[in-house]
Amino acid sequence: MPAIVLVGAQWGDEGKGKATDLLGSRIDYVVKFNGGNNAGHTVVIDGEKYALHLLPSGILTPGVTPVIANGVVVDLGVLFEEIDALEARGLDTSKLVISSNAHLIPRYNKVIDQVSERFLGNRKIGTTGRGIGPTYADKMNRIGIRVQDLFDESILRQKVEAALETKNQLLVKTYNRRAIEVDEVVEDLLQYVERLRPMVKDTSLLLSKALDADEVVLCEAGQATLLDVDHGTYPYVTSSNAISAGACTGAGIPPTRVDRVIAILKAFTTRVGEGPFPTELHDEVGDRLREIGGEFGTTTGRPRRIGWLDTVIGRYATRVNGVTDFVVTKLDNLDSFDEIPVCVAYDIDGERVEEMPENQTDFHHAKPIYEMLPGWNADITGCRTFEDLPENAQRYIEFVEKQIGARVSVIGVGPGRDEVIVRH
Ligand code: 2SA
Ligand code: GDP
Ligand code: MG
Repeated sequence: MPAIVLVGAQWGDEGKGKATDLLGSRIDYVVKFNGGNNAGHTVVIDGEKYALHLLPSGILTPGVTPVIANGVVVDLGVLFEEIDALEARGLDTSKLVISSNAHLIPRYNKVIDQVSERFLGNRKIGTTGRGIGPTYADKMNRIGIRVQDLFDESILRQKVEAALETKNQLLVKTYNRRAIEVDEVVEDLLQYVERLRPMVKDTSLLLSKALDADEVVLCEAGQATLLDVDHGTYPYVTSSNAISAGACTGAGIPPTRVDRVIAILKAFTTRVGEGPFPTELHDEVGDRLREIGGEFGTTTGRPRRIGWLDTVIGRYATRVNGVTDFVVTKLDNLDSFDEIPVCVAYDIDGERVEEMPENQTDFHHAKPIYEMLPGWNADITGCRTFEDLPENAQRYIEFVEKQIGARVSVIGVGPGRDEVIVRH
């Protein structure tokens, strides 16, 4: 069986968690391949709300094997906190598998993430402060600590010592903080080793065998296309590859085995953290949409920045991810608007531009060119087929499909598991 990759089309929080949960009954493995506990998925099942940060959303579906693959950065404290919280609510987490090549987030990287943001002042990125960026930097710099290092204390100690040579320079000389001792880091990491041991596997091999055995593997991206370190709005991005290709390096699945790429597109746009956002609303309409949508960070509680749907971004997501089909979420949040602006192109210094600009300055200058679509002024949460939707809501979806150049196969009309329209 081929693998499916699920990505966010915008700046995150499109409802990837719910989409994964929806596909759950037909899936054998749900794989998280990038990011760490900077992610935040909210899934509502039978009126119960589950907020996940590090664990893949597949953990909520009985029968699914959740996998934390090599491309993820793992905060062990958060991992066991989330496992314990789910177990306390009666969920079985015993199938969770973790790659021995995944990198760990040592406590010093959380400190460095938070302090460096403070040092950047108004040039800050607006990170989640979870140590994600510094941990990926260590990985590339070859001073990272991996899951497998935990199982040999002398190797762990050597690696921590080597990392601290660099880290302590930064902490003491640049940030005026105290130096961190090798012992405290080693002790901190080792407290979880026995609980972790049975979960650790070669996840690339595991997934390859699963695919050979015709099982269905769903790779779920954290963050989203425009937060991708290569293809997003750099430097206002996260530090991993959040586009579909990230599943190949982040989970060890070759591109030839991926056959479907599903992108999740929210019916409007949100962003957390700093960086350009052409359709951003700074008025009471934006505040109203934030309230209707409950747009506050799952991880940090930060109010999300809000704007109208931007189909230049949607088109770009189709292209860089190779999207086969879209899930449009939160269409119901637009129920009460008389008119709905949709951005179809940008005005950049007097020129009409229809493709995502490659140059950062151009994107900063981009002003949205809107087409106004009529609203539907009706509650659509009860709709279960495309034909149930008011005509203007159907037109909205068809307009979006035309602009982004891909089919919308699922439409979200409410947060609940069953509040969806699946088109055949
Ligand atoms: P980081 O911490 O290094 O990954 O931050 C870098 C940028 O990536 C953005 N980012 C996110 N954007 C939206 N949602 C995210 N997850 C949480 C959620 C966010 C929250 O799902 O609600 O709770 O605040 C997420 N994670 C990272 C971040 O805002 C920076 O712009
Ligand atoms: P993720 O990071 O992409 O998984 O998204 P988040 O969980 O951070 O944010 C999406 C929010 O939208 C969650 O609170 C979901 O319960 C909610 N949600 C998802 N789909 C829909 C939908 O179709 N309608 C409504 N009203 N809410 C939805
Ligand atoms: Mg989220």
